[in-house]
Amino acid sequence: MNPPRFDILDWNALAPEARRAALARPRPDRGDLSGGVSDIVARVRNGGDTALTELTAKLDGVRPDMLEVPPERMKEAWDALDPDLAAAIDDAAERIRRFHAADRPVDRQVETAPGVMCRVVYLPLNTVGLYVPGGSAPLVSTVLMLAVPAELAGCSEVVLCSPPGRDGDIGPEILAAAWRCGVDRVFRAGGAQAVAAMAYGTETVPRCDKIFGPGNAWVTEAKQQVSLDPQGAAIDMPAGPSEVMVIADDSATDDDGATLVAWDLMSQAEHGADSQVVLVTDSRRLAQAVIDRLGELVPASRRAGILAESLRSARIILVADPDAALAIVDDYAPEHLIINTRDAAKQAERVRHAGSVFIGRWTPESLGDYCSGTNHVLPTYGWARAHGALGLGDYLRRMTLQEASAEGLARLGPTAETLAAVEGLEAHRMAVTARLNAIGDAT
Ligand code: HSO
Ligand code: ZN
Repeated sequence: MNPPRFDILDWNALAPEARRAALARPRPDRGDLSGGVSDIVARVRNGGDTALTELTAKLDGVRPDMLEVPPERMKEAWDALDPDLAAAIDDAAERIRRFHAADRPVDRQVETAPGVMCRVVYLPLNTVGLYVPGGSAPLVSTVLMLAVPAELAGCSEVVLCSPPGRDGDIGPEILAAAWRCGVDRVFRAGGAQAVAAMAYGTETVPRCDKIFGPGNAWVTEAKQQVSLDPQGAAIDMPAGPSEVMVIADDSATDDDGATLVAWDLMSQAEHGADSQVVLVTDSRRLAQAVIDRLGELVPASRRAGILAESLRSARIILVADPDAALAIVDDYAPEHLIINTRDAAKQAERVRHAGSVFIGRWTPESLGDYCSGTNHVLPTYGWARAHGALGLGDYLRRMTLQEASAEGLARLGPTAETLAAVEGLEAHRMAVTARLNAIGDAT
C-alpha cells in the first residue's frame, strides 16, 4: 500500500476562497438518502415488528430469531466477560459517572416579586432510546457514554438498539456493558429501521421519548426525520462524521512528539472513511515530521484501508503564530480539539468553538473517548458553534412552576394587564383584572 500524500497548506499564502475550501468538511454523497429513509420509517411505523424483522433481514443480511435479547443473556454476558475487560468497563463507567453526576442541574426557587414564587425543577425523561452502531468496531464505550447518564438521570426505561452481526446477534461486550450500566431492554435492530422502531414503538420495542447516539448517514437522517414529526421522538443532537483538529507547536518536533501527533490524527481517522483530521501548526519542521511518521505508520496499520480513504480529506495547515491557529479553531469548530503546545492550558482558555478540548502532551483524545469521564458524544460538522457535548441535562426536562399570593398578583397584575392590552388579548387581561377585582371586593 502506498503511503498517503499530504500537502502543507501555507495559511498566509491562501486566498479567502482557498482557505474556505481548506476547512470545508467532505460533503457526504447523500444520494436519495431522504427518500430511502422515509420509506423505511413509514414501513416500520405501519408494519411494526414484522416490518422491522423483514428490513433487518434485507439490510443487515440476518434474520434474528427474536428482536429482543433476553435480559438473562445480558447478565450471562457480563458474568462471562474477560476480567480485564470487566475491570476496564467498571473503571471507565466510574469516571463517567463521577463527571456526569457533578454536572447535574439543580432545582431552584426564586421570589421574583414579593408573593410571586418561581421554581425550576429537572425531571428525568421517561423512556429513552440509545443507538449503538455496529460495523467494523463494536463501540462498547458508546454504551457507557449513553447509558451512564440515563441511569444517573433516573429515566424510567432505558432501551438500546444495535444491529446484529453476521451471527444474528449483538456482541457479548455490548450486552455486558449495557447490563452493567442499567440498560433495561436490548433489541437486535440497526439503521434507520431501529430509529423508527424507537420513535414510534412496535409490538415489542417501546416507544421512546428521545433517541440518543451516533450512527451512519441513514441513522442520522432517520433521527432527523422522526424529530420533525410531533408523533416521533426528540433527538440528542445533529450528527455528522467524526473529526479532530490538532494544534501543535515546535515543542512536539522531537521524534516522540511528532509520533504522538501522528497517532492522534490516525486515532480519529481510523473511525471511518468519512472522518476528517486537521493539523494546524506554526512549525514547518513539525508538519514535515508528522507527515513522515504518517508515511511509516499508516501503511502498517490494521485499518490502513479506512485510513487511506479518510486521510484524503486530511489537512495540514501552516500558520504564522498561535493566534492564527486559534482563529482557525473557532472558524472550523471541531468536534475534538487537541492542543499539544507549550502554552496548551493558556490557549485552551481562549477556545470558543469545540466539542471537547484535550490539553497538553499527555492528553490524547483516546482518554476522552473512553475513560477520562467526559462524554464522547459531541457535536460534529461545525455544530460545535451552537451545540455542546452530551451531558446529564440532555436526559432531563426542565419544568418551571410559579405561584402568586393575592399580594403577589396585586403587585404584578398591572404589568400583565398593560402588556395584554398592547397585544390586544382581552381574555389575557381579564384573567388578571377579574382577579384584581375579586381581591378588591374581599378587602
Ligand atoms: N471518537 C469517537 C468515539 C469513540 N472512539 C468510541 C473510540 N470509541 C467519537 O467521535
Ligand atoms: Zn474515537
